[in-house]
Amino acid sequence: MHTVAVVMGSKSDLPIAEKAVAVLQEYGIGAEVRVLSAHRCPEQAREFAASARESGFSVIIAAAGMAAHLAGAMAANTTLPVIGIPCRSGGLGGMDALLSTVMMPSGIPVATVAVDGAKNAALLAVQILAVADGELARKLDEARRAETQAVLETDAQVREQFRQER
Ligand code: RP5
Repeated sequence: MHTVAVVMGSKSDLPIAEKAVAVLQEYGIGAEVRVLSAHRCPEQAREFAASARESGFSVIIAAAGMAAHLAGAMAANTTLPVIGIPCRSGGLGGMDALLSTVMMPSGIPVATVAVDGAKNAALLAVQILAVADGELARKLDEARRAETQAVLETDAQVREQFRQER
């Protein structure tokens, strides 16, 4: 059983973090959900990241807004893959969090998704786990096929709606 850690900088980030947890659940992946601020409880955040591998986590997803240092703080203290979700918060529409999350110094990577990109964060975690899990890979393939089918059906409807006699 895989377990992903989903950490957030504040309870304000919960609506985003919850979306990641829901996608993980769709794939049968357990999540431990924590509020651990890089600024307000830096020691606890550091300890969590430093012990994450021995705690049995495979991937850490970190969601934070504003000066979003949580994903970077996680990555600084573990070699598990860390996926950062920059959250829209405050007056800059998430650009602050995006840059704070993505602009990591060389050697300490954070795989950063779009602002509020919880679904892709979770899917990226599933894809990492699927490298060594054929059943997960099969589920991912199935989801991609369903997505393709949905777009093709929408395309057919739109073409029908705007069909003109030539
Ligand atoms: C960040 O500041 C959090 O990740 C959150 O997105 C934002 C606002 O936090 P609160 O002041 O609402 O706790 O640290």
